[in-house]
Amino acid sequence: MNDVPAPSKRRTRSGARLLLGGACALAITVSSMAVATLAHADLSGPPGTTLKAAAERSGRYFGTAMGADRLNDSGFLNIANREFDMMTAVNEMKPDATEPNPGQFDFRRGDAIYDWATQHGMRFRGHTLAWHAQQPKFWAGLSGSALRSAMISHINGVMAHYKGKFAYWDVVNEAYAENGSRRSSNLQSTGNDWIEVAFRTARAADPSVKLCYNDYNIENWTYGKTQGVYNLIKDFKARGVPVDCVGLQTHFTGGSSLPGNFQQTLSSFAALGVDVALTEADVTNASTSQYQGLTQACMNVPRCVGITTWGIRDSDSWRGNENPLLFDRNSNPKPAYTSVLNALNAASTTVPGTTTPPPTTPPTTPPTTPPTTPPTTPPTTPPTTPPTTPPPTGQPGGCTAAYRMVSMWNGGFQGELTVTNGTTAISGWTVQLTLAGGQTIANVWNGSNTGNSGAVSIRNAAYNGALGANASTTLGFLVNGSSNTAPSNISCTPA
Ligand code: 9MR
Repeated sequence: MNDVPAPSKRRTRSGARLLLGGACALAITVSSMAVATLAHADLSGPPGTTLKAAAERSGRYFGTAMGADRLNDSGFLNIANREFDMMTAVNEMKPDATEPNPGQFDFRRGDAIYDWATQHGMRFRGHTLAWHAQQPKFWAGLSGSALRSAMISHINGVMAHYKGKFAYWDVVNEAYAENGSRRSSNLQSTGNDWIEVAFRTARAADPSVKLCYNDYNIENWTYGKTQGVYNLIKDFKARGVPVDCVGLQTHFTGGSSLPGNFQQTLSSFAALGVDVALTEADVTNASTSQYQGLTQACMNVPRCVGITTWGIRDSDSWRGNENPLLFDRNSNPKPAYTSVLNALNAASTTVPGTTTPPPTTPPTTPPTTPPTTPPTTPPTTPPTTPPTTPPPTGQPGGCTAAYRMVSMWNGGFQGELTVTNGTTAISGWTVQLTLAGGQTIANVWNGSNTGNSGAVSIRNAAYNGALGANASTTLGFLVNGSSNTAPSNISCTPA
C-alpha cells in the first residue's frame, strides 16, 4: 500500500522554440530534444492575462500536474494549454510506474504526458526518483546494499531515458519526519547517506537537469521538519553534494494553512544557494487570501522560480472535497485564480539570469558585392615564398574549441566546450584535451569520449557533428578530481 502523506494527520500549527501565451519567452532548441524554454523577464511589459504569461513577466513559470487519464480530457487540456508552461506527471514517473520489474522500465505513460506537454510549449518537472511510497513491488523484498543498488539502478535507468529533457527532477521526495529527523523507511534503513548517494547518482546521470529535494509541511520556518530539511541542504551545500533546488509542496489542505513566515522560509532556503519552487500547491476551499499570500511570497524571493498547482480543476484534485484548486468543476476560473494572477503580475523581483535578452542569431554575412572596378594596378611582384604556416583556425577546414568551467564542488567540476567551425561546412569534429593528474571524466554529453584521464578526445554525437560555416555547438562533461587546473592542450579537428 502506498503511504500517502495523510492530510488529516498533518500539523496545523502553521497557522523551444515556441513562444506561447505572450510575455517574451525565449526558446532554445537543441536538436530534436525538447529542452527547457526559459521565460525572459520583463517587468515593464503589460500585465499577463494568463497564469503563465503573468509568471513569465518575472522570469518564472506557472505549472500544473496531470495524470495520463487527462490526455483524453479536452476540458483539462484546453486550460492546461492556455494557462500553464510547466508540467509534472502525477503518478506516471514514480518508481512503481517506471520500473515495474527489476531492470525492466516502462516509460509509455510518462512519455505520453511529456510529449503532450512539450508539444504545447511547456517545460517539465520530473517526479520522483526515490521515495518511501509508490515503490516497485520488488523493492519490498530488498534491503541493505541490494536495495541501495536497486535505487541507484533505478535513478540511472529513468534519468538516462529523460536525459537532457527536463528542467527539474524531484530526486528525493518526502524523506523527513515531522520532528525534523529522517523518516523511517526501507531506504533510510540502507544508511543515512542514501539521500546523498541519490543526488550524486542523479548528477552523473544527467548533469543538465536541476536536482531537487521535495517535501510537504516544510513551509513554516519554525517547524521541526522545515529545520530538518534546511539542515540537510545546508550540509549538502557545505560538502559539495549536488543539490540545486528545494520543492515545497505547499499543500495548504487537510488542516494546514499558509504560515505568516512562508516568505522567510523561501528566502532562507534560497540563501543557501538553491532555487525554491512551490511544487504541489492546493488550498482548502481555494482561499483567495492564502493563494494571494503564497504567490506573493514566491514573487518576493528572486530564487523562487515558479509555482505548480496539483491539478487544474477541483475535479482533478486528490482532495476534491476541499475544492482546493483555481478552476471549478465547470472549468471556470475561481476568485482565487484572479488573486493569483494579480499577485503574479505585481511581482517586483525577477529570477536571476532571466533578464538577459535572448541570444541573437549570429548575423549572416551579406554576400559581398564583387568590385565593379577592376584593380587598376596589377601586382607586379609575385610572392616569392609560398606560405609555410598552416591556415589559422577559422579558415576553411578548421575548427576551434573554447573551454569554460560551469560549476565546481569539492571533488569535481562541470566543464563546457564550445566547438566553433571555420568557413567550410564540416560533417564531424573531434576535440582533444589533456586533463590534469588525478582528474577523471565521469560523464560526457553532446559528445562521446575516448579515454577519461590524461589525453582525452571527444567526438561529436550523431546529431551535432554537421556544422555549417562559422556555426558552433557545445558539449559538456563532469570531472571527478580537483577543479584547480583547467584542461590544457585543447584543439579541434574536423572529421
Ligand atoms: O496525487 C497523487 C495521487 O493520485 C496518488 O494516489 C498519491 C499516492 O501516493 O500521490 C499523490 O501525489 C502525491 C505526490 O506524489 C507527493 N506529494 C503528495 C501528493 C498527494 O498525496
